[in-house]
Amino acid sequence: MSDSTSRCGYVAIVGRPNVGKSTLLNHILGQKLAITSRKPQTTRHTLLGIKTEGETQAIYVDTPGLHKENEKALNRFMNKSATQALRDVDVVLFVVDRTRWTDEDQMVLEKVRYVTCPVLLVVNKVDRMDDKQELLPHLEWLAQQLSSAEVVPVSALQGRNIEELEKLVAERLPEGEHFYPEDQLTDRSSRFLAAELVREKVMRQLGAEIPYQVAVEIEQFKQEGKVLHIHALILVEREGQKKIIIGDGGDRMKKIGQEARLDMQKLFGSKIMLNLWVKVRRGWSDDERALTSLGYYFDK
Ligand SMILES: Nc1nc2c(ncn2[C@@H]2O[C@H](COP(=O)(O)OP(=O)(O)OP(=O)(O)O)[C@@H](O)[C@H]2O)c(=O)[nH]1
Ligand SMILES: [Mg+2]
Repeated sequence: MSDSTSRCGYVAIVGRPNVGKSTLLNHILGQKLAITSRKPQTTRHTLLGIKTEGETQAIYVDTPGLHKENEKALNRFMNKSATQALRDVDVVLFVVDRTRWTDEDQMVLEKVRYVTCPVLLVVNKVDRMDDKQELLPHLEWLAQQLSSAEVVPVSALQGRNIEELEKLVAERLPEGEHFYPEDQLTDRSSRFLAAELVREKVMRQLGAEIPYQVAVEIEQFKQEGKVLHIHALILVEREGQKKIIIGDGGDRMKKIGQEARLDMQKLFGSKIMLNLWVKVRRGWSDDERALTSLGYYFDK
């Protein structure tokens, strides 16, 4: 915004899994902060991405995709974190995938209907619309579902209409002092971001089920001279999964390590020595105590 009024506020990014919430956050920030993958339920923790431009500070809250399977403690944790993020924010971005509307979108809609702050309904992935004719009637239908919301078609991947979206956000932020220093990008520690990057590579490298039973713990994070030494433990639930992650002759582990290291180098601006191990910790994803020790804190 061109006015000289200081503005600051929280902007929750919510939606079902895989609609492109984290991709959107990364595009807005102009750098990769949140992990993304083709698989649903990639994001497990809320993450702040802070964008300060002149007098405007928008504090985006990326959230886990709201989903229906609720049977494990990890799933309950994810849904709870996403729902809580809707409280006490100043703007909500409700992200959907083109004209696809599922029961989970409906579930998000029911939650978003109750918020009192402005909502922008972000229709993502419009670059992949096969039939562009379908879009307009769908946008109209969406507008009817949430009459108070403005509907904004975008492509988070190609950056289409994102500046427009940011303008709409800025106009809706309350006046006030900035909460964070101008150069702060997130509330999360470098250790956390490092663990997430390793998990992203596991999500991307592996087939259907295993990624959901993987957690990453950073055991060492130490700067020595110009080199950042990071030791990460990849936790799985079963012995067989350990073998799959390691791969033939350690091939897959090597790839995971190489890719994670490159991303870490970019993010931390330092040379990285990355060591990875895989360990079996049975049942961690359905055990609240194990989850807490892995940084999945259940707020009361
Ligand atoms: N074609 C296209 N693909 C996109 C776009 N935005 C995101 N994607 C892809 O959609 C997939 C999911 O993106 P994410 O950003 O991880 O989705 P998410 O909503 O954060 O998913 P969860 O964290 O699981 O809730 C990835 O493969 C992205 O590359 C887009 O605008 N166009
Ligand atoms: Mg995500």
